Amino acid sequence: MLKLATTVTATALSALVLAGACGAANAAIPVYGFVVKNTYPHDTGAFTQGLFFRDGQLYETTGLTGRSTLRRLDLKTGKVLQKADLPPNVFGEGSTAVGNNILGLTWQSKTGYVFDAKTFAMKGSFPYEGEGWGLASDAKYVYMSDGSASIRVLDPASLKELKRIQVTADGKPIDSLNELEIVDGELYANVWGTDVIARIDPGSGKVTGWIDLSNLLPRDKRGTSSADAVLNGIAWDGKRKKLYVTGKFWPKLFEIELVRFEGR
Ligand SMILES: [Ca+2]
Repeated sequence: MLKLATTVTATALSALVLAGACGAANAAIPVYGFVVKNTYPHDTGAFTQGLFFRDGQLYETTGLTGRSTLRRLDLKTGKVLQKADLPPNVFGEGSTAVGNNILGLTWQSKTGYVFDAKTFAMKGSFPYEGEGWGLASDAKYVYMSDGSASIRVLDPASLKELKRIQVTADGKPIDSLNELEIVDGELYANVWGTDVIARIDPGSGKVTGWIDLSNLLPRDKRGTSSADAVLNGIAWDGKRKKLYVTGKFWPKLFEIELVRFEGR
């Protein structure tokens, strides 16, 4: 079933405006709606924190202390094919694949973990200051969000911080950047607590587009009254050029295509 979001509802983007993030000049930044290409089941017990593809396989990390996991999923059924538990005292966050490894962050434990991508064996850890939120990677760098408007750029071998990207829209910082994904050279970041994904030029940090997903799975269809059940999870299957999104505790995972919203 195709669902075309023909109107950009005020809710999600206005949340950013109300937060003082965008302002009236936001009209200059293109807004994208979406077409749903496919809908798949998603584990409603998964507090989704990271979502990514590696070699055509879908992986997810989940949060909550004592319930945090790394998973490999069957896309079509949502079934968990492989799973590793994070240490019981940490709150899992974002994740990405680098070479033969999978990296996973923790929220406030100042520790990231390195897993073997095939066996899920924990091979090591790496330290960082502050909070860990989202992760993504390309051939050159690992990108890490920490809940602020800064994206840390890490060396993929040493996992040391090289620099920070300040993310702005019309010159104003965009706070609460969370789950990340590199999509054809662009950095996508969903803005925590909203149904909005920012498209970011990783060179300049400038927001080049807003993706409004507020009609994708309205709150009353998320199957839970939890305020935590927010959009979180962006995965790009680079081989098949397909984009997937989901959220914390969401019963569904969507393949979407972006549609430029005319008139903005
Ligand atoms: Ca991702």
